[in-house]
Amino acid sequence: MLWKSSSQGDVTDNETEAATGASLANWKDLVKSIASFRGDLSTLTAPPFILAPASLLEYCHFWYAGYEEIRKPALIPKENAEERFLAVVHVFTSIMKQQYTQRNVSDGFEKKPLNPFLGELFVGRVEGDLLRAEQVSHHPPAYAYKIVSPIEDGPTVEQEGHVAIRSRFTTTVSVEQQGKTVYKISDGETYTVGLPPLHLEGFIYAAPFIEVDKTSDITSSESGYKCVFRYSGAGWISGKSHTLKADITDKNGELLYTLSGQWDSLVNITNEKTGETKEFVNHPAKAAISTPVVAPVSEQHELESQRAWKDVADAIRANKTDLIRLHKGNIENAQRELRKKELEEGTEWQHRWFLKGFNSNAEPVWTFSEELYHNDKFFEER
Ligand code: HC3
Repeated sequence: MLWKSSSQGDVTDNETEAATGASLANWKDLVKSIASFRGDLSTLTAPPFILAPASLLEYCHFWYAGYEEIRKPALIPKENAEERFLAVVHVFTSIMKQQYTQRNVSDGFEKKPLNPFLGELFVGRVEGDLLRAEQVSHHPPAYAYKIVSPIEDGPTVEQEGHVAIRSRFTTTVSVEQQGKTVYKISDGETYTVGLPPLHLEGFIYAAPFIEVDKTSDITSSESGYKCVFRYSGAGWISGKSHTLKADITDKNGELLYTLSGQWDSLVNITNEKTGETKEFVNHPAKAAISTPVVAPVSEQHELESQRAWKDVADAIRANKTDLIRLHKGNIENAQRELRKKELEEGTEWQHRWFLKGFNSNAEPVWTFSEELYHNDKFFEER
């Protein structure tokens, strides 16, 4: 049987099996069970062929823009607020490709990462920069992270954020992202970066990939520069996947620059005063991103992602359904017991490094505490 995919041409049974490890019949069963499922998809038990052998907490490293890129805004003198702002917009336009497409480069389609448990930790170094993350909520799944990038004889860049996701089935898998990232240069401003909603395109054709929807923005704390991104995909205005348009305005709302292109390949910038257009971001087709260096699993804390999920991840790689169920079940049961105990004792899980607060919309926000981290003896050497 042949299924027609909107972006990737005809999909045959053999191709589906090669790409996903599942037959079309398996895939159709999956689509059927998801379509009839009401509620957050993170609570759904997914079949092995759609599971990624990694916890979603590990995906926090997709926020790392690269050693030079993350530092570029801070190397521009702080007096040049406009140029700094453009460099910050560049950082976050550049990382969209890795945030939303990088995982399907090798096996061709987006898989469901493991749902991190409350209190799960991730510590790694990417190109020497320290990345620390913690799962701060289980329902809805939410993680918080911080990346520190020092510059010798210069300011330090700190990038800190949290992401809560709610996924449900509408006409496909739809994901709301709540949270923000704050990019801070120690000698100057902070920049707040919002998160767009997204959906899985090609899901019913056994070839799911992420398409970003609606809008998101970047605002500067003092100079008043703002960038509003508008996203669309194939079949909408542009007819092309991963389309991005953006307006960059100053504190008076005057339009200074516009961006347009595809966020996974080429984005151009136009100076609205001079009319000059040039390349802003141009991703090579197979851009490699740095993966974090973590402690050997045997030396990791029992709450660290790779240690905690090792047996499950090994079973997914080996495609051993029974073992996946067994090991995943062990983790989930232990978590259930913990929650039950907390309820009986009237206690709550204490976050390890992040302090919980609320924003003006009464939504939870998490702030990293360097003090808590530095007093955490287990992680002293990291
Ligand atoms: C779409 C996604 C959930 C959201 C994941 C996000 C966007 C979360 C924030 C991270 O910073 C980046 C990121 C990467 C991967 C995204 C996931 C990939 C697949 C998953 C779907 C909800 C999976 C649905 C599978 C199903 C239908 C079996 O439950």
